[in-house]
Amino acid sequence: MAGPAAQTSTGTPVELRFPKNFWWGAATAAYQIEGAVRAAGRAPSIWDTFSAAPGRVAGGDTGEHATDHYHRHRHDVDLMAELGLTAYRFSVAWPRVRTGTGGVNQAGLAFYDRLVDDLLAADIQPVATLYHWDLPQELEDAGGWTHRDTAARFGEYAAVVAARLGDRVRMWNTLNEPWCSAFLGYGIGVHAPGRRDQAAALRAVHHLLLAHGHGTAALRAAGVTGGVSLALNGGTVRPRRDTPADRAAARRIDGLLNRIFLDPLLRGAYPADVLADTAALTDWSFVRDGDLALIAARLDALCVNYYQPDLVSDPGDHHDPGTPYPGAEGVRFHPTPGPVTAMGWSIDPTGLRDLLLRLTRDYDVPPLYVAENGAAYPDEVTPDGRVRDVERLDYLHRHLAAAHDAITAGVDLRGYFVWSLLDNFEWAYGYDKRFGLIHVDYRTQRRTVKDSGRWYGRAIARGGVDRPR
Ligand code: IFM
Repeated sequence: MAGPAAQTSTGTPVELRFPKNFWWGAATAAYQIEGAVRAAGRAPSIWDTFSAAPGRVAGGDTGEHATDHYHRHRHDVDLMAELGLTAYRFSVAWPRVRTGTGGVNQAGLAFYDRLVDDLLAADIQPVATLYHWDLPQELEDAGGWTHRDTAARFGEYAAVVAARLGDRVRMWNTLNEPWCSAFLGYGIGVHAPGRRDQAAALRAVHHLLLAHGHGTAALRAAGVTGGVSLALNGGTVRPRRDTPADRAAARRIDGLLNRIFLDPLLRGAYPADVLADTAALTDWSFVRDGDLALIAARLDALCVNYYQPDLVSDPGDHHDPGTPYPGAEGVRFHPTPGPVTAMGWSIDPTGLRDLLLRLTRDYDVPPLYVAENGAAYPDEVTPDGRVRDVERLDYLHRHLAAAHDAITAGVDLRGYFVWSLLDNFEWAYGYDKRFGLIHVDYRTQRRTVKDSGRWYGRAIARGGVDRPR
């Protein structure tokens, strides 16, 4: 890292310069952008089923058409190149690869083959996530993530994708945010498959981690050239007041958000306090001999997705039966002071810096990547064809500066991916929430690079950003 006002390749001085070879990326996920849900033999996923059910997704929206990326991916790669991205994180849709009867659909895989080749031709590193929430419906019908066999099926799927793309994908994420899959999907049912059973959510946690273990083994057995990782929701959990009750609330939420995944992955054991906190729901007897050794296989990198910190208290008189954190019904969540995004999420870049520092301090971590960071705002294209998304630009600027602070403090951060490349299907919120660097008119599928996208492109060209004022 150079000091203040280092000279960039473009000749403009930059105050906060990122390391050479830093990955400047953007991220997406299959169901959120691809559309074409019946193309080339794609089988139904739990999100097709969930979004088709009345009342599950705002506005009755579904991913049926989404941003039609499946048909427009060449144009989208051109836009990535125009921004100057050096890496792109996408997900492979398991239901495009697995036929509804358990076979392999080579025609579905061919789409990702073309995408990866197009990315490489544009000098953009392909980063592939194998599971970003679109479980084949047929596997959910057999028990989904509460069923141990699903983890083994995931390992087989990873082997199939690795055989086809393993020579060209530069980094693999087995899973994206297993916290959401387990707790939102099986615990409180606001995500597919819409089950409401906290004990089932804890089984799902373990089977998702087991899937990561099988997937990692399969990728390595296939000799993939890219590193193996997974992307976790990265949370910085803070007590609202410095009292024993609030500190206990923060410990409990940190356990169920972070350590329930980090400890088995990086230390080979579930945390004792999490097992105790959830003892009324499960005895964890679904954890079998050998599982934790598989789960704790060496990672080449760790990816974290960060949006906002959690500020928690335990007021003693609170009971939230709808909390996604099993056994933490007494904990109350508070916004941090200041503005929020269109999701109602607090804006606090120090949470990102502290997360990266904490991971580095508390665990023997491999190189880190911020695999998602971004903000939703109600953007509009003005008559002159621009999207003046100053709030998103400011959000990204401040979070990049916080990431730089972490690097300066010794964190081995190798890349940063904006969520998201394109406006897209924001799960239970439908198309209402726009996160993209590129605006999508869902009626015409016209793409418009937002001001934040142009700013990000300049940051990439400069290799850094100035200190936000
Ligand atoms: O859109 C999601 C993404 O799929 C996973 N991480 C959070 C994003 C914003 O909610």
